[in-house]
Amino acid sequence: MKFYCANSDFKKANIVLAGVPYDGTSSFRPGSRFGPEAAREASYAIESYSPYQNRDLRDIKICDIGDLPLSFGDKKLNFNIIESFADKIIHKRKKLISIGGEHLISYPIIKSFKKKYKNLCVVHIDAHSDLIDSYRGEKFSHATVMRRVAEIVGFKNLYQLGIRSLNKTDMLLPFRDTNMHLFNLNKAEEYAEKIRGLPVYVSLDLDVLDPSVLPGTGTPEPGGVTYKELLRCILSLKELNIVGGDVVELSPHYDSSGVSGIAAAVIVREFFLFE
Ligand SMILES: [Mn+2]
Repeated sequence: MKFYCANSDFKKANIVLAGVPYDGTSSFRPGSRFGPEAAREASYAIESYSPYQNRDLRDIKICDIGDLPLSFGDKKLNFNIIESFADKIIHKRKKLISIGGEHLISYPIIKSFKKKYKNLCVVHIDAHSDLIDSYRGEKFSHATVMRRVAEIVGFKNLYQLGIRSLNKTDMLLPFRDTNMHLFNLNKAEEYAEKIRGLPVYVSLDLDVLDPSVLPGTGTPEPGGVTYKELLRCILSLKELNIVGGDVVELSPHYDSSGVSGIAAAVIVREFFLFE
C-alpha cells in the first residue's frame, strides 16, 4: 500500500517517502515498526487537500518507495542500509520524508544529510530530550539519539521543542537556554527566525502530543501539546529551507481507535505540502 496520492514515478518525484520500520532499541514497549504501514492505511481516511495550507497532495509529485528492507536485530547493518539509502535520495536532489520506526532511525538519516549540508540545523520536536549519553550501556538508542545527532551537527544547531521528560544533567548543557524549550512549542517562530535560509531537517517524535491525542506510541508522556498546537508549530516552519524530515514513534497497536495513525497521516500530509 502506498501513502494516499504518493504514487508518482520515482524519476519524476520531488519528494520521496520511505518507511523505516525499526524498533530494536525501544526501551518501554516496541511496536513502532508497524508505524509506516499504519500511517499509510490512515492516509486513506483523510483528504488530499489541506485547508491549513490551501494546497492539495494531488498537485505535487511524491513517490512512496515502501519500507526499507531492515533486519530486526542488527543495528549496525540497519544504519548502513538507512544511511546509504538517504545518500542516494539526496544525491538525486529529492526531498526525503521518512516515517518510523523508533527515533533512532533519525541518526543515520541526519548523518547522511550532514555530509551534503555542512551547516545543517535540526529542529527536534519531542516529549523527550533524547540527550543521555548512553542508555543501559547502549550508545545508540532511541533515548540517546539526539545526543548522537548533536555530536554530528553541533549542539548549537539542534533546536528542541516540547521537551518534558529529561535528565537533570540536560539542564546543565550549555545550549539549554537557547536551544531547548520545555513544555510547549511556543518558541517555534523564534527558532524559525534564527535558522531562516539554512538547510533544516525536522525530526518529529509524535509523543510530543498529549497521550489523550495520540495514545499510539511507545513511550507516552502526559502533559503534552494539543494537535492544533503541533500543527501551528509545523506551519511556522514552512517558509524554511527544509531539506528532509521524519515522523517517528507511531506505534499503532497501542491505540485501538486508530486515531493516532490518522494524526500521523495529517502531519505527513502537511510536511509534503511544504514543497
Ligand atoms: Mn519521545
